[in-house]
Amino acid sequence: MVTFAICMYLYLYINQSACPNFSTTHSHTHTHNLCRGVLRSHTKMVKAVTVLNSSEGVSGTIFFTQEAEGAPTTVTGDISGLKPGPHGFHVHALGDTTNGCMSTGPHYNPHGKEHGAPDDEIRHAGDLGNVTVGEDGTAKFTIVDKQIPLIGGQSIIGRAVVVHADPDDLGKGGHELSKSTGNAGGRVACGIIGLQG
Ligand SMILES: [Cu+2]
Ligand SMILES: [Zn+2]
Repeated sequence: MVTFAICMYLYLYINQSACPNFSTTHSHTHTHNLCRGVLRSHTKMVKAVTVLNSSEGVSGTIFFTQEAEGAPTTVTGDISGLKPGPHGFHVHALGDTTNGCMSTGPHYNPHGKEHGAPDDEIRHAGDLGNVTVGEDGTAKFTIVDKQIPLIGGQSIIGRAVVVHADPDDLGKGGHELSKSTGNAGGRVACGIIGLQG
């Protein structure tokens, strides 16, 4: 009995000390005795990477980092082999490349909205706009976005990045596809967003 009491005391003490100000900093509904794991998931940076594949000679690597749950995600990329100009750049819903880029599904859209620009209120979460390719056929870019988390229930890990043949009209082109795909043309390269250590 004494041993049990000591164990309980230690357990409560450890939990308390691992979760300072727990009751004031959390408004979630999850079980509180998981607090150490929850705190870790709030504070640990998560990284992911996509290696682009293409049957059309496009290659590239895209890196993602999110510092903590709720923070924006930073996307940095290097792509080569594209024609100069803007190219639609999206997160698509599925990490399925069994039929090449065609099987990655539509734009990632957990909120059931129409297609738009990254800065628009109405947009798919996966709408990252365009990447601009220079005369040498390469693009190097950084995008910071709040709708493509790596942490939490709407994580984009396991989904896909798709690069398109044409510009994304950001929902404003008046084409029948503007409000669904931005009329960005074919899927010239894609890759699965995978967890990185
Ligand atoms: Cu796309
Ligand atoms: Zn979209």
